[in-house]
Amino acid sequence: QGLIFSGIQPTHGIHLGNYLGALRNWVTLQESHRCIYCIVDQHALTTLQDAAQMRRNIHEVAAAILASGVDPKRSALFVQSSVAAHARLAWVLNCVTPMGWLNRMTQFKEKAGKHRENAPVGLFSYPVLMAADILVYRATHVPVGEDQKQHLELARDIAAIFNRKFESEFFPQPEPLILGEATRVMSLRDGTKKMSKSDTSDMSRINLTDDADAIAQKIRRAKSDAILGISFDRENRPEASNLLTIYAALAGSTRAEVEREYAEASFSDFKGRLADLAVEKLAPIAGEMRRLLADPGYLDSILEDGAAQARAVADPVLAQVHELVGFPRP
Ligand code: AQP
Repeated sequence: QGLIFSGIQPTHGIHLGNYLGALRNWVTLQESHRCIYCIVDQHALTTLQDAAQMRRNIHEVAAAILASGVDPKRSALFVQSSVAAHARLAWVLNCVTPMGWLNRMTQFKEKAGKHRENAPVGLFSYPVLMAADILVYRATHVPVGEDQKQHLELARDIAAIFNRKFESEFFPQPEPLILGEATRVMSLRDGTKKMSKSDTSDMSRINLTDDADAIAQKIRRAKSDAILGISFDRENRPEASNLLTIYAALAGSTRAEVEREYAEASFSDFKGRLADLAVEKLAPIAGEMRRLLADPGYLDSILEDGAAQARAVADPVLAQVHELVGFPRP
């Protein structure tokens, strides 16, 4: 039946893209699978180096995950740095991964920018730690948005090279699960750019903490085009396509159904309906997040309990890796 692993960074401003591309699928998958969900603070440290902000973000992301419907009684939810096996396995994997593989990662190129010499080593080796996150549970399936597909392919290659070098079939090949209609939610200001936490414009994204007024305002002001009727055409109508996709994902319907319904609608009518739908679906999450954030002790207890469950799976796997490479058992 397999084991699901997925992670999310505690970088500020968890948004609709994270919700539709990841969190919502996390909730569905716990119905059918054993799931391990991780707040990856060690990844976030590659770009966020402010202790107070990191602590706040960990709570915010934990609250968002729980408010979205992840049930800590069914799924383990914890913080990456609390389970040492991730970093310990990452070192072993760093030693078998060729640099050339990492040189091809487009996210590093985007995030490092022009001054690559100044980028932290951790940003470069980020995909190796991500492979360790998955493989330390010998996870078989990894729900992600489309932007993480390349990293997941690398994790498969790393599993294979480890198995080859140490003559084992130890690690399974993790499969990406790219689910739902909205696998790549785009910016509300530019339909060709991914909705992202690091976009400087707050109007480009719907944050899960936004209240009803903010959600409605951002949708009403979202970029649109002058063509009558709403249709899906990523090339020529990126903004219409994005809003249509968001609508379908939130309504639990397909793009084709939404296209049929709004084939003759004006943008302003469509945006009004989308705003109502988004408020109906998202405002309760913001409300529940506020309630959870008022009780940080409760959040910490969930995360500690999740870490204990995660260690119980990861530590024996790390012990076997130590055995395979010739280290003393941890
Ligand atoms: N726009 C998106 N559409 C669909 N899925 C998305 N994800 C992120 N953005 C979108 C998915 O959310 C999960 C958690 O991702 P992460 O914590 O690694 O965040 P990220 O990809 O770093 O998010 P951002 O907003 O893109 O951050 P920055 O701006 O720092 O790069 C993953 O499953 C991801 O696919």
